[in-house]
Amino acid sequence: MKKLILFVFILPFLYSCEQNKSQPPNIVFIMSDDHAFQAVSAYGHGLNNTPNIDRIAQEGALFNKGFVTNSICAPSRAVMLTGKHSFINGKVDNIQDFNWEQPNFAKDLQGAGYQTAMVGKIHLRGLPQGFDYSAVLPGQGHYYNPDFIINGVKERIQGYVTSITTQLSLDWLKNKRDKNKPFLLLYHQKAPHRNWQSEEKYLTLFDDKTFDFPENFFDDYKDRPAAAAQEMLIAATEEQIAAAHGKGGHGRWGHDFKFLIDPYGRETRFNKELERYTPKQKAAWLNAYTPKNEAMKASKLEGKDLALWKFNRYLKDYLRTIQSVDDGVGEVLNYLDETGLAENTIVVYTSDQGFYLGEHGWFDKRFMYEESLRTPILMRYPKEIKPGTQINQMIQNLDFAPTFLDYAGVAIPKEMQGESFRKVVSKENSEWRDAIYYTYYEYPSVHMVKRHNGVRTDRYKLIHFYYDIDVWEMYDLEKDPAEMNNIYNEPAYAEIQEMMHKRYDEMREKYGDSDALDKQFIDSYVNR
Ligand code: SGN
Ligand code: CA
Repeated sequence: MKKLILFVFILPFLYSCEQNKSQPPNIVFIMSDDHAFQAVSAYGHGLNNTPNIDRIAQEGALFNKGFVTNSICAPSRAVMLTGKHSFINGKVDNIQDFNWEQPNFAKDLQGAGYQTAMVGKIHLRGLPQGFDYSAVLPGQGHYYNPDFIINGVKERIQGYVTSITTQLSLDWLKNKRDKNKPFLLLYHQKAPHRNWQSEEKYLTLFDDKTFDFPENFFDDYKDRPAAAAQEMLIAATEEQIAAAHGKGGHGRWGHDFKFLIDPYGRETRFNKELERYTPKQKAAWLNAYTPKNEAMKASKLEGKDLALWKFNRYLKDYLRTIQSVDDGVGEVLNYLDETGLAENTIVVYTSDQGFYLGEHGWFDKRFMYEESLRTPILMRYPKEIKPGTQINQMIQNLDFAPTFLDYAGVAIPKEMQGESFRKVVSKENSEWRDAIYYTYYEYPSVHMVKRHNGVRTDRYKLIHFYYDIDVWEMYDLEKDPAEMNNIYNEPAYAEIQEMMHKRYDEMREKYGDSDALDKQFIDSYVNR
């Protein structure tokens, strides 16, 4: 009898304890699209409240110097998956195809026995490889009643995209995965991407508030010709809007500011966008926006007042969409708590890049200036990360793939260019890189941000704009965090400039970038 008890009850119990101890961690990798760190309340900018996202850092770590390698959507995702710079993984801009055949960390984890899923926005054409389950938006996806491609089959789902992405993720966690295996979930939101259509319950959030301009909203772009040439102004004049290349550039009355008939009496294309809404969704939208839009027209604003109105319309819509993202994070964290999975699950919140919330007068991203180079990173893993940890080392999205493999106990392929930051975040070791490298290629294109690359150290940044321009910029981030004063060629900085050029050359060499590659990507883009 004693033997029977040992075999039937005690041994399996001991075995399952052992299993739990050595079970590799689960990974929930949350990414939103265009979420500026300024709009995560944990970073202390006071614009909005994101209590659920903040919770990840309260119970884990907040990264104060999280950066991307190429501040645009699809390339950023390709870097995140492969752990390689754009010029190595081949996905340098939103336009070229991504080669799914190449290795990625989800494939590595799948090979090591993980259950893997990808839900939401990936923005890379073709069936995602490395995932047992995928439910992705085609391209940019729609805010209302979006299509999803579920394991390769397209289906329209009624509702709001952010909640649907959360529900599909929870459904996979609860009902679809093999619960005997560790899991990797990529839970990737479309919001807060342009054109910032909010969920019904948030259509009037912030209506009672007026946000002030950031200090450098009315930037004159002195000594910064590439910054002057962009087309991503929130408050462009009618002449600037009309002169923009293509129609996607500066903020527009219909698409961005959501007028059905603009203040000059012109019907906009936003009417067409509303056709996707159900009658109930449309009624809620009309109910919320008609009075605001009529009041704005009646006030006949001009100059600075008009700019302030546009800035507020933009920022409020943008922040409204984030509220739904934050709700979803709360639901997923609750699920992990309720099921007891929280302890052995790594949760990361990040964005595919940063975003301008009026700094330099802009929305969008692309530039190597701080607001778009930086991205929020918050991470929780109770087993190794102490609550309230602050990370000040320069981490890049390049590092996610090797870091996850490190935690999972899977060998990091030597071709990966990122580094595992596991020991940095557990404070076991503070040794880390002292410079990061950046590249941007998509030009000429919407928003007209010129091709550039550069290097950033803790204090300085050197940028080279090329192709139809040959301009260097340098910034002293300690003295000039808003990057308004280009100090390139200032005699007082001669030595630092030389040192930064050296770092720049070293970075290009280290990662395998070159003038020949720059030229190759110009040729494949211009002659595509
Ligand atoms: C769309 C947007 C742009 C945005 C790009 C890239 N215009 O073209 O404002 O910069 O996507 O964004 S919109 O008319 O579609 O709103 S990315 O995040 O996918 O790289
Ligand atoms: Ca993006």
